[in-house]
Amino acid sequence: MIGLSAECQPSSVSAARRLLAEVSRVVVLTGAGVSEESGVPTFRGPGGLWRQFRPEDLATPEAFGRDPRLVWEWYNWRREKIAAVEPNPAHRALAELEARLKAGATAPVRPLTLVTQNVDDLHERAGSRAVLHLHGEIWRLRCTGCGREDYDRRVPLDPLPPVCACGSLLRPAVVWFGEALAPDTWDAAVGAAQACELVLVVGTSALVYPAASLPAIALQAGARLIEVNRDPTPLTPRADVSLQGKAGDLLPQLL
Ligand code: BJW
Ligand code: ZN
Repeated sequence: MIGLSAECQPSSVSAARRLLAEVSRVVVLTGAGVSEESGVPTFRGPGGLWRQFRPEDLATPEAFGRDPRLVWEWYNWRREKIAAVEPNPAHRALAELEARLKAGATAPVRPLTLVTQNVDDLHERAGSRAVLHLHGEIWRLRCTGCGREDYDRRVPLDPLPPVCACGSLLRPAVVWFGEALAPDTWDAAVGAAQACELVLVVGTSALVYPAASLPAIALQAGARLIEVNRDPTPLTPRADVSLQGKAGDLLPQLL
């Protein structure tokens, strides 16, 4: 691994640039840290949502069963925050990387798959096209009765909790603790991780599974690993290059 200290950063950035220049199939795994500079709160660490709220009160199916209105108030508040912010240079750099790899692609394979744990749409708004949302999307609502799913960007949603035409409660189409990830999305992410030459992990604490196992799946299949994070994570010792700092500063330097 290439070092972490501040004085190593310039050479680490060039090492990461060299690695990126050598590959044509990349998986990017992002977490809440990539949207932090846009003003979307992260979950863990200083200022994180889990410092202010208990996940078991807001992000489990049991919490929704007990108090759907409370859970919806929290998601309504987060929808308002996400609607009010813009993609930052980190989102834009990743969209540019996808476009650049696509332009240079010689084989009929997808050169970059962006796998995000985020429920916001900032990657898409920055121009990323191949985005897999492992933990769902905040703008999608799913009926707890008939299973119908709809895209709804109204902010705020009123009245709360919202109800489907069939009479059952609607819920946010996100993945709560104890729930399985959508099998098609997960299978596509695993397939991309097994086929890539490089995995770039940005702004995730790498603590939540199964998402946190994707870099290990890629490494097992022979990929290199670049990590970009403000702080060290459990993945840091396994990275070929670890860049410590803000994603919005570092990712544009990688291009
Ligand atoms: C920057 C930066 C800047 C900041 N620049 N960097 C033990 C107990 C209980 C459960 C489990 C357990 N062991 C395993 C489990 C399972 C559980 C889990 O992993 N728990 C662990 C936390 C212990 N996993 C699950 O339950 C999953 N489902 C499952 O396992 O199903 C099994 C099953 C199979 C078959 C049938 C049925 C079940 C589901 C996990 C769902 C996670 N959901 C959430 C919330 C919902 C979505 C939403 O509303 O947004 O997803 S939790 C929350 O964590 C959210 C995130 O996507 C996820 C990951 O967080 P992330 O993105 O890493 O954010 P942070 O805040 O943790 O980190 C931010 C990072 O950025 C930090 O490192 C900073 O340093 C960095 N940073 N600013 C660069 N500017
Ligand atoms: Zn319904």
